[in-house]
Amino acid sequence: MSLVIKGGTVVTAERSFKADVYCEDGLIKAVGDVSNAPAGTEVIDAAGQLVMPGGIDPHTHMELPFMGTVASEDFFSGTAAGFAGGNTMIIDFVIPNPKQRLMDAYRDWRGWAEKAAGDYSFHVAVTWWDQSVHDDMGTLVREEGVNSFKHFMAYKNAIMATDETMYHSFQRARDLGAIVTVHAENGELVYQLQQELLKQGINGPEGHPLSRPPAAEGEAAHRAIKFAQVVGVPVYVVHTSTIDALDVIRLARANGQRVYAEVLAGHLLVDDSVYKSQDWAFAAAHVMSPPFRASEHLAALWKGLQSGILQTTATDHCCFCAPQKAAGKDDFSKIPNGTGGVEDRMAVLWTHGVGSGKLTPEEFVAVTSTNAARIFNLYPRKGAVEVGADADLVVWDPAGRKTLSAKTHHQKVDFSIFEGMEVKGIPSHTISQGRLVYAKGELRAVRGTGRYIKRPAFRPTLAAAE
Ligand code: URQ
Ligand code: ZN
Ligand code: ZN
Repeated sequence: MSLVIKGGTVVTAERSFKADVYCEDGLIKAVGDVSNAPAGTEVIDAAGQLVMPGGIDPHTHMELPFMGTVASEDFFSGTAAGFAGGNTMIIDFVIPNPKQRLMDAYRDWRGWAEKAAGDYSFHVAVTWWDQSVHDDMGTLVREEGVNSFKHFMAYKNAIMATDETMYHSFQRARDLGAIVTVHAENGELVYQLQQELLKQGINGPEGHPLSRPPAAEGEAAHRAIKFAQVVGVPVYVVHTSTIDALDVIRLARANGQRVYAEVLAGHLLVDDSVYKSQDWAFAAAHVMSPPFRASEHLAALWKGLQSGILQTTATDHCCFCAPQKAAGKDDFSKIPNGTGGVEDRMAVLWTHGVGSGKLTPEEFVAVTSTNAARIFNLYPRKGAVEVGADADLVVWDPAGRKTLSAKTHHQKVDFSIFEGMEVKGIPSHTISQGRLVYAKGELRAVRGTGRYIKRPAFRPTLAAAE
């Protein structure tokens, strides 16, 4: 299967340049001189368009069992929807129940993900600790190509990692040459605030942000960064949503600590006014954690992205339809947490990032693909437009327009946090493994063609003595 993308401008995280691209056998074979492409090669006319690395969304939860239900988007529909938005790879999460062997949970998720249309990898959450967790972390790094371990500092009485667990896990990750990632909210503070609000009779979605103040994120981000500093392990803060967290991340990075941070497209564009809606379902549909924030945080997050405090963008694509959200009809703490966006992220960021002058096209590529590839050790196999890289590409039409809506999106969820948003800059073609999987509105995703992508460990800082 060979493909030539002709007449476009290649945009990488470093530079933009006119060049044709030739793909064969799932790889990029030539950038520039494509004369080696065999006769009969399919040609995509990219005149006036940009050719970029396919998006990498480093934070999704397809078909996640959570809060008594299962996320509505599965690995096939979710990776396919990603193709329609120019996204060609996801990094999802294996989340063991407390006391569940990490390897058992990992096998569950590997089974669910076999239906994926696009490539995928997994962060593995450490939700508890004993010798078996220590051992399974070693197996996951050495045999399964996992190099990142997640710690939920929120969700008390569910998947929350205690400080003790975090300490042991951070040490183990360090010794294995892995990176640790955190959901930084103080779960105890959130839990106590939830109980107080419910006691006061505040049980609607408006209670959700009240129970998760910016300070709860700032404290946890600080604690995780300090643990990582003491242990000596790189740390990645997922879905950074507040000035409070930005401040501690900025300071740690300025002190030379290896701290990385992510921001969600939703947290850059949607503010906390959504929770004030009189429409219960509308407000509940926006219940995710951390919650959408007051506008001053949104402005700070954009500055964090522009200044390099934040390196990656993601979606935390974790979908629940209205009947599922209704589980929290009388108690906001029971509304399944999560929103979607894997199909919208790149168009939203192009329109409001590049379109507003906040980001250059090269910076757009960095924050939607290349930086995640580098941080999670996928580069240059992923996140690059160069010979030998996987042929995961998006042909981007900077003049293309559309209105985002749950009525037209491919995501398996009945709501869009970007409903009605007009975007300028959309994918015209998406290529995955050298195959055209999306072309001018036509989705050609094939169930089960996605691959599990191993991510090698980094240089272990200490010989991992068994
Ligand atoms: O916390 C997460 O990242 C998962 C459980 C998705 N839900 C959410 O509200 N962010
Ligand atoms: Zn989270
Ligand atoms: Zn998440």
